[in-house]
Amino acid sequence: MKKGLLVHPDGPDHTPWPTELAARYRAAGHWRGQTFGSLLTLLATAYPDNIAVVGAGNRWTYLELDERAHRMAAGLVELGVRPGERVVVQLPNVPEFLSVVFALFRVGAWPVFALPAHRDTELRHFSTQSEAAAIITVDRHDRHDHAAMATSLARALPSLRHVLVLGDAPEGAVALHDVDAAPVELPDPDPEGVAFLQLSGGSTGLPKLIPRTHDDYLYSVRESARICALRPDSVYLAALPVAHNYPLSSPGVLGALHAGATTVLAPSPDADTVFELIERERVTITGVVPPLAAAWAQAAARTNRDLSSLEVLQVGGAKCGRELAARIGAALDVTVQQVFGMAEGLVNYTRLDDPEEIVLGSQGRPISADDELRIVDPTDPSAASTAEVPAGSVGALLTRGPYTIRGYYRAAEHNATAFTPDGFYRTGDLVRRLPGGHLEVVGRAKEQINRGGEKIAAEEVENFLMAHPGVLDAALVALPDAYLGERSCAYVIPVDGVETPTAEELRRFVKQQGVAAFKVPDRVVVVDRFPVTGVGKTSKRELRAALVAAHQPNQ
Ligand code: AMP
Ligand code: DBH
Repeated sequence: MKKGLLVHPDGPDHTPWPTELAARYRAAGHWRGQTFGSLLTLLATAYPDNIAVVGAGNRWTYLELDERAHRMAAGLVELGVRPGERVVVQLPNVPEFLSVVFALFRVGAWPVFALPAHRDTELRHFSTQSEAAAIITVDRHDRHDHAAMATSLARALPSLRHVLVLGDAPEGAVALHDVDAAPVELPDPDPEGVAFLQLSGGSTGLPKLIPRTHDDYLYSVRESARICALRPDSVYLAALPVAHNYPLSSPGVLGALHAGATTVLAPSPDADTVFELIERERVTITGVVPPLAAAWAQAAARTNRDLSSLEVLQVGGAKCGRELAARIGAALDVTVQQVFGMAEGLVNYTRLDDPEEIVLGSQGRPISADDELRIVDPTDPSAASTAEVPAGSVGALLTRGPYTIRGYYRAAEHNATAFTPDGFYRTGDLVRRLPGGHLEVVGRAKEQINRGGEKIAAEEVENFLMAHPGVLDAALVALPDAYLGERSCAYVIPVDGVETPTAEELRRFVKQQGVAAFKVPDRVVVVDRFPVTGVGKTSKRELRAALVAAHQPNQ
């Protein structure tokens, strides 16, 4: 069977880089032909007795992690999991997250990185879209029965052959600890092939799946570890959910592993939990989203924990303004690093030796000299335009490079607008380039609400609202918020002649559709019409303006 003929009707699984660019990335040493599985083998040889991961009452050395990943890979093969198959992974911050994903890397099966907050609707979407063969989850987490959610999904989706559960496995599931067999020799997957599917926060509808290759992702991880000065004696604390691209790779857990360092997995990001771990494990670096930075800055003022080991605090995922960046640096007596990244690829960091003005006033500069950035007129309707705005002006950011995807997984139609014809990813972010090449993020062109780093696709939530029989139309917009940066506000037009649903009822209705709690609108406002643009489209700009006006004092 010819490989090239197996294109899914929705589009290819992976859009490779053009031949000349791929050759350039190899020649530059960005792509080194290494896989994640073979990397772990090397690390276990180089740092056998270093502690790789601490969490959930365990401390595993590199050797132990390597052995567990080998045994689980053999167990997965015995179960019948095959190279190229997709496996949805929904695990909290526990060491097994690492043994599971490295086992899958070794098998050549592709993890699909769900977050613990995802519920039925999202899991069903990822499983269906990827035609997943298995789902690996935990019995319970945060008062939610993940095992029941996964087994009921598997009953509904014939492609889902296996449900593997960390902890108590219910009827219809296999205990993850039983996925264990004597290690077997497995062929190393293609380093330029897909390693896993990451999720986009989604700017239209449900999250898109992002195919990342071993070569491209390892490049970003290796460079991130270097930029963040990780050493074998560094201790990285993952406070955010590890499956997210930021704590996974910027430099995150994978960057820490790459450096032979230790990762500490925090079960929750609250200051009490995290400060205790920082003191106990002598944590040197961690990463947060802005609302968490604000909470930690406050808590630091009254803690009696010894936080003196902490050298670097990263802030990213959403815009961290100048005041917050200054406040958190002073409160924790650390070097602040701004991180502006995306699961699609491009990651920007302020460098650890950047002047204070840059650290406070920018969101960093790209990892690589081969990251190509174009800042273009955001109002230009010709999708093909990549003409730059004058230097220093605000424009929409387009990017391509050695670790930025050229297309989403099986999404040919969406790819046609999400990428320019010459392969630039339209980030949807509005930025300004500062003279030294650093970027200042000034807003967003895409329909996405950034709720303290948790991305909400407006269209997805609007569809949930419109499923209600009393709702004629819905528009979700961002409500500026001092704590989270943005909260969501749903404007709703009721159907004539039926009883108008209350705000509370609509919030409950969205929640009952089985979606992550952060997507439930923070506010619901019932109106009889939406403002419209010249061509009659709902004007979100005007809706936003109305919200802002309503929140001004004296109006
Ligand atoms: P995603 O594509 O879902 O991975 O989300 C990435 C998006 O998060 C970016 O395109 C930005 O909109 C936003 N983002 C991430 N980091 C920052 C940051 N430091 N400042 C402002 N926005 C950010
Ligand atoms: O928000 C993000 O997606 C993000 C933020 C910082 C990211 O993917 C990253 C760093 O790698």
